[in-house]
Amino acid sequence: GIARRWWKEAVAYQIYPRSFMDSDGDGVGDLAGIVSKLDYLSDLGVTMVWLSPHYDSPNADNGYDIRDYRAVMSQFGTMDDFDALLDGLHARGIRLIVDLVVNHTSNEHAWFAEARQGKDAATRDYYIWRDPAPDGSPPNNWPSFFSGPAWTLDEASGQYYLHLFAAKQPDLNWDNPAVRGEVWDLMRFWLDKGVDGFRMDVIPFISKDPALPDLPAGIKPQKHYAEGPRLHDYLREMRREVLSHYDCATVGEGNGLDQDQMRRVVDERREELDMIFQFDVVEFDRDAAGNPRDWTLPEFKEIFARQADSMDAHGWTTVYLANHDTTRPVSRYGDDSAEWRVASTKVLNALLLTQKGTPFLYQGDEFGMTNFPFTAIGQFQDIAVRNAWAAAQATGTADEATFLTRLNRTSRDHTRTPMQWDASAEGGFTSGTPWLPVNPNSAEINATSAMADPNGAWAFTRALIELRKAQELLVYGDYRDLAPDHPQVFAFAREIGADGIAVVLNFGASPQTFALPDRPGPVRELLASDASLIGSDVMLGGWSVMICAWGDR
Ligand code: ISL
Repeated sequence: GIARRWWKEAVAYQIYPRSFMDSDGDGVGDLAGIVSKLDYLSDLGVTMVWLSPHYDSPNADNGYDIRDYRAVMSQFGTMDDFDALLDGLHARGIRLIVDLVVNHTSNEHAWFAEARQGKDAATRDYYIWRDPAPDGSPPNNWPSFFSGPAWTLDEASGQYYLHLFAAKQPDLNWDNPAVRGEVWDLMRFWLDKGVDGFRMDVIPFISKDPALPDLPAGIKPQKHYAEGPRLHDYLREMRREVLSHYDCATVGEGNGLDQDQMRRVVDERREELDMIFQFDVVEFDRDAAGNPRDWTLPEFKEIFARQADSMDAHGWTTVYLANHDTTRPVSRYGDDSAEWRVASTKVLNALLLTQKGTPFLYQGDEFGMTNFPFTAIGQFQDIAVRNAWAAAQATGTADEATFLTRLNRTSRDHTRTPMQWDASAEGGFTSGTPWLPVNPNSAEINATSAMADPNGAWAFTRALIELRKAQELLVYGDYRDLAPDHPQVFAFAREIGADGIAVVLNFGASPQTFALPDRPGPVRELLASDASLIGSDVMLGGWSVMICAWGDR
């Protein structure tokens, strides 16, 4: 059987601190703002929070470029605020995992400032330096995820340094044991404070093939960078040196890993990581160039079946529909029209909270926040967009209308706009000017009005969370797709022996009838929205949910 663990039973909620709640009117969310919303989280019922980076940073990539791993970003507050947040969460029975961004640092980190002093600098080998190619160009053809080459020339020494992301995010050299020792130390610093684990940013990229071989044509860069030769050694060393000494949970970003590679990372017998964020769900609806493409429900179902299948008796994973790098689920997989927004939010949250794997809900998705209607390139803050736009302009291929159309369906800024708390100015997020505009629909779509509706998405999401915590079948039950080919109904069972729960979701506006496959005995309703049970027939309204059970559990 599957070993019981608190992190398998957790319901996680991701907070992007910059956009959650601003307590001091500077337009940027902060830790005191989160503290003021702890009762909100506790009401919702989540049991774990993943906090995106809260560390000192010049914010080239909103904190994913860390200048000091042991300090709190001044815009977010102080270490006292962090301690208050941690205590407040723990007092409510909510665990806290923090972001670990150690593939790269900020170029303003003291290690890099020192490394730049010259080839003999004490921390020179903390980073990855190479001489230029004979013609002066970069050492290889690797592209950065944020446009341009993954190499920047350091004029003073005449060498290039590697950065898979922005030039302000130089990659650490994990082959240097001193670097690993530094990382183990900073992890212990936060674990000793009492945090309950880490979400690990682009962890599959930490080990580079020392030959730094060129990216072959037709291969996605993330595939080429992932699972370098010593990845598993380093993760095992991390477990041995640090993680095994604490009761903590780890979740690695799985970017670039295929199913087999992911299994290796989370197979508990290998003693590496506990969970992983698989990327299929946020990649399957994009074409090779990253543009949105049409997709079918059976393709979507296949992803969840595969994810569930990746969890044999020795491995675990996560389920998510959004994070701070994606668009809004209701605008992407649901229907964000006035007619169906609430109903399709319920369907998506029912999917998320009844799947196999630890669910991660992203802030605002509990009541169905939507994509932002961007009308100009200047509205985007994301470095990925700004760099891509600058690169397009430099090569004369910039076409604002085409860019906008694509970004309105793909930009990472859709989930980064401020939380919509109430109908007041700026959605109640700040008394000042928000760092990124609040969605113009905030007077209508906000937490306060959602919570006031007993039939709304917020109350339904809370009921789903309660159900997940009450039903061990929803955590540990086997997963079986009941109708993999159905074009509009997503129906699956979670089973242990003769006991089971069926989840039947209508992913469309037209009503449906779905016959549950034969069950041993009567079926009883657990939770539903606009759906009813007649014997073992499920009558489904548009975008509706039926969760029902059989057996003794
Ligand atoms: O969002 C993406 C493309 O625009 C992804 O490729 C993303 O860059 C990738 O998943 C890595 O994401 C993580 O590391 C980045 C940071 O910008 C993201 O916010 C973070 O989640 C660099 O630290």
